[in-house]
Amino acid sequence: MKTAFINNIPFELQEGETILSFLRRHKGEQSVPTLCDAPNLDPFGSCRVCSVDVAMEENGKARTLASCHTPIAEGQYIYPDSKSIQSLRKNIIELVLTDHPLDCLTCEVNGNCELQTVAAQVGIRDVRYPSGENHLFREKDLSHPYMTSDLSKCINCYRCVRACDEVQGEFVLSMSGRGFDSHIIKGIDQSFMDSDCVSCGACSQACPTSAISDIFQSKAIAATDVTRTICTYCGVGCNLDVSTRSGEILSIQAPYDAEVNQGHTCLKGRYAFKFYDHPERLDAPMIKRDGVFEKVSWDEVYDFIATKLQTYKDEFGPDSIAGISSARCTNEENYLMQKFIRAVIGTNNIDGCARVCHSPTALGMQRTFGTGAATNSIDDIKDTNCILVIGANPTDAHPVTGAKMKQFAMKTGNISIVIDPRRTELAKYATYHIPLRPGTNVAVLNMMMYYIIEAGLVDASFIESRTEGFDDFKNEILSIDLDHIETVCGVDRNLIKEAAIAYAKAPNAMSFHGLGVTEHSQGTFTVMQIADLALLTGNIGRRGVGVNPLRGQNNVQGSADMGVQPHQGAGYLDLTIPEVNQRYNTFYGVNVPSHIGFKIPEMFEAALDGKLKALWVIGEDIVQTDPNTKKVIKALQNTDLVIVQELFMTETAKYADVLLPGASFLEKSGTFTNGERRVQAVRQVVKPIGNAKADGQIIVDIMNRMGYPQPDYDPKTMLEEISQIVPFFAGITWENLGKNGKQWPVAKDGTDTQILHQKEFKIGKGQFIFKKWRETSELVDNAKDYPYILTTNRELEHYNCGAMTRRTGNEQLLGDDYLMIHPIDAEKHFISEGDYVCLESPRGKVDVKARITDEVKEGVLSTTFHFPEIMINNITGDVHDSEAKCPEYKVVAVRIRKSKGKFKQLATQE
Ligand SMILES: Nc1nc2c(c(=O)[nH]1)N[C@H]1C(S)=C(S)[C@@H](COP(=O)(O)OP(=O)(O)OC[C@H]3O[C@@H](n4cnc5c(=O)[nH]c(N)nc54)[C@H](O)[C@@H]3O)O[C@H]1N2
Ligand SMILES: Nc1nc2c(c(=O)[nH]1)N[C@H]1C(S)=C(S)[C@@H](COP(=O)(O)OP(=O)(O)OC[C@H]3O[C@@H](n4cnc5c(=O)[nH]c(N)nc54)[C@H](O)[C@@H]3O)O[C@H]1N2
Ligand SMILES: [Mo]
Repeated sequence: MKTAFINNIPFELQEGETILSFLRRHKGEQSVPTLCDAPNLDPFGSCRVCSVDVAMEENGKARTLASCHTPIAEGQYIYPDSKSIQSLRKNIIELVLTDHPLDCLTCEVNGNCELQTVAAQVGIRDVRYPSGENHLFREKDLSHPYMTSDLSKCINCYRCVRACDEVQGEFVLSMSGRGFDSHIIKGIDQSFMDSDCVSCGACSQACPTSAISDIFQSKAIAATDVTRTICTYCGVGCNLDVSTRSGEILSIQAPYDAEVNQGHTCLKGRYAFKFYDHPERLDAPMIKRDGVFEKVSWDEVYDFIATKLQTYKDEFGPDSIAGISSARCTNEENYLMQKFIRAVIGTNNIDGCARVCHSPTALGMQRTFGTGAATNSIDDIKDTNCILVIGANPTDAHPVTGAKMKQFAMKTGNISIVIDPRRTELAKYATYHIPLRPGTNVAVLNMMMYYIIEAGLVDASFIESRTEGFDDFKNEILSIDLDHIETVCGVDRNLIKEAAIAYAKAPNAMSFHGLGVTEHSQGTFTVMQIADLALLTGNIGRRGVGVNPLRGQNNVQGSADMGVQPHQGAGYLDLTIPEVNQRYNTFYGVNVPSHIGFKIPEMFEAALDGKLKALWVIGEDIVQTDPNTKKVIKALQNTDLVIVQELFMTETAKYADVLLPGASFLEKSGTFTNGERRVQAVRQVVKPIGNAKADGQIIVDIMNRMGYPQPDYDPKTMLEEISQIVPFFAGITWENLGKNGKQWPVAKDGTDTQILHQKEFKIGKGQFIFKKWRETSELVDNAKDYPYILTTNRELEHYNCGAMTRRTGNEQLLGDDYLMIHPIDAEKHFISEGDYVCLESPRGKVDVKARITDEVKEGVLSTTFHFPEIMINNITGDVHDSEAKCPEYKVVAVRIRKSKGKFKQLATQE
């Protein structure tokens, strides 16, 4: 054991420790005062408050060193609070205070200002030097809905600048001026709103004095409780610390000890929570009578629903009823919903938003590997030499992961490859950006594999020992027509070749993919090719490699794991196999049907055919977000009973016959599973608003009404039930999830799994399956009359249908969907920046504001779908992935013209 001494007493030291971490580990977090140090930033050594005396022998001649950035060495004698150190610290703090407003006692961060704490720690009661007045009258920046700056309080510690650089990779903040005049600036001395700030709040969390703070932070001082929970937005699964007092949420910060987000989160996680007590929250059950919603009691609504569902079940059979469960809800709630549909109603008509999202990922990876989930963890980015990002825009859609990738691309000198028709933020920093025509992923990936095979860069021993089907696959790949591919995808073959070779040569290469892969007619095939690319190069089964879908919703992984899909029950067991079916029957104590149920688009077809009598939709705005809005509306109008369980009166809720007010993630407990299979505890922070109830409790109540005994909703007992039927949940209990959760599969003894397929695949050998590129029928049928290709992307500020983010300050940051259009296309149609453009497809038309940019290529347009006033899905179509039935949102044939203003949209007309 190596040791060093603190005040002449020996203590064990660890490899790579600084003197500061050594002291804090042995003497407690408060043992050394610091100002410029922060848990998630690199040591900086500028304030010198952490200085200690260091000698090489007992009571020997000492040097004064900043402990935060000095490594500890064996045999050193550390004197952390010698007399001279005490007076040094006092002097430093006095000087800092001289340059700081002296209203500390009335300052709004009183009690939560680190400077004040440190001043007290070093024993300062008053300041001897007069203040340098010129620093104390800096203008406040109140431009931003969440963040403010009052730089008169700044102590030049650089923590905000470093947080912006090191944590977010945005480089918005910097220090300007010299000496007494040095001060922090944003961008080129702009306000928060005018600068490139992405509002992540890393700077405000880092600031020790509230020189930069957020509007909620100061209130948090009054907090009496802090609850750790998981973010409700994307599949990154950030841990959040929520401060409350008397049932009111005051502020959200990111905990430093969170393995997923290490003290960081994005503007949605940190700031976009005020939807929870928004006046428009649904707070009572309602039944529509004569076209008007009337508030009713829970008893009345339960009787109404139970009676109706029983009647349809008896008269038209269980298959006349279907459920759509929510990837925004907990695992336990999703488990209950599929159990209700299967065991109480007696049908497999259960599906969820994965259908319109990553269903091709689940299917494609099941076909090639046997397991339809990310093979590795986001943390593996630290150990990879190459990232391939295909059809994903993580700096907007998965911001904490996106920031890590951006840092990787900008700082490490490693290879990054982005395959995306748009020049995304990440593409700007990537080593290779392949701007393919939307819909040609299969062509590009085949070409990549061609060049890898041609260059002899395949991993022969991996192929030999762990895969099947390579010989046929190779022959097919080597016979592809390179000229044809180059023409259809519109990218120089040499660029594709270089990127392919870089991926193959990297000792460890990781791929990440998103909807630019899945939301296509060949979505599943593309996923299979990404998996084959990893097999071909042996990039499976260790750290820093693998195939990693960036799953979308906070709990979309979990909802599928829990059986929210019509062909597999809880735990992905194929319920058409008699033994499996029997297992479910025994477990649920009733007979579950063994025929596959409806996928979401099939539910709509059945509704239009008059076969679907009742549809229960939880937390999904299908009118706004499913393709071909008019068709969805017709399907809902043709269904006798539409039950919508929601937080808000969404576009879908307007078509409901019954509305049930669910509780938001802040109002209930349970678990969410993030995109790296990590099951994490969601802990109730406040009581449900009004008469709202946890979605799980609503389902339980109806189960009981319909004669199926199910105990009240409680995550602990639910997990006990789930762990008995879902094999990879075997060792998960509410208690053992701890702070950072567990990555499934979790063995009975609680051991979890960071890396899948280390020794073998679930299906034995990895499968090589060749697929040829095919033009989508959307373009074959329509390109002549509708010559532009419209694709969709996402904006950082808004989340999917926007029901939540549009009801927060994010609305002030971005208030509209807009259309990206290339300058040449804009000119052809006399369109200027900000003009409305009419987009017309064979399904209908919408008007969207133009943003002229060369981030898209000529002929390609891109927009978002966050605002019901635009309703972009009025024009998306019925083409689906051939295998998983995921809609082809990413290729829509349109024609364009300048329009006079906003066209009155269909859904808002009715
Ligand atoms: N801020 C924010 N975050 C979100 C969401 C949100 O709405 N807002 N939604 C969440 C959800 S549900 C999901 S699923 C994820 C989605 O996150 P992503 O998967 O990143 O989704 P998108 O931005 O829709 O599409 C990704 C990229 O695909 C590109 N693309 C389009 N067509 C093609 C193509 O043919 N080939 C290739 N290679 N690329 C193409 C688009 O230009 C876009 O940059 O985000 C989640 N996070
Ligand atoms: N054109 C186009 N359309 C798309 C896409 C695209 O790329 N292009 N992407 C598709 C994708 S990937 C997805 S995932 C879908 C997403 O589409 P949706 O699933 O419709 O989108 P969200 O905004 O996540 O909607 C969830 C709803 O759940 C509610 N909610 C949130 N938390 C809770 C809760 O705890 N309980 C209850 N009961 N309700 C809750 C919210 O109020 C919100 O109305 O959109 C799809 N639509
Ligand atoms: Mo999604």
